Amino acid sequence: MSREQTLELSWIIPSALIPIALLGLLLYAYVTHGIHVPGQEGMIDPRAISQIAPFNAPGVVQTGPGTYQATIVGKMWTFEPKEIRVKAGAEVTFVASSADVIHGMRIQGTNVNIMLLPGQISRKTARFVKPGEYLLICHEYCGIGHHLMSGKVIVE
Ligand SMILES: [Cu+2]
Repeated sequence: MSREQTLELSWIIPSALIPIALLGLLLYAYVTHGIHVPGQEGMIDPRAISQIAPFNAPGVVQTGPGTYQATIVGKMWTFEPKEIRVKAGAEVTFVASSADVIHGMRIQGTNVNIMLLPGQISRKTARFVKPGEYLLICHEYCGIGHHLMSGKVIVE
């Protein structure tokens, strides 16, 4: 084998192995962690969101000792509700969606950073240990009132 062929092979082999390795990682994530694209079970009709549970009653409900579910609807240009109140130490599962366009939801100081897509239910759980106010903002440009779209999580 000539020097040129060896050099060429040293580029061709990795460029074939990299996609195979990435596919392997995707399969690994699917099999061991159950990570996959959203399924039909997380879909709703965004035009009927105000009639579909739990979005027909946005707000916080206690689901167990120290656990809560916060249902949030993002719409131009507000969150419903704008204020969520929980006790310190609470584990809150946010169940959110959008009534119109694509919004984002980021809660300062937590790992909550999700997209609110019309027709899709997003879920994320966070624990609030320290009392205080946590700013909740839309992080996806959603129109002229985007900069006004905020809320807060109050931990008592
Ligand atoms: Cu926005």
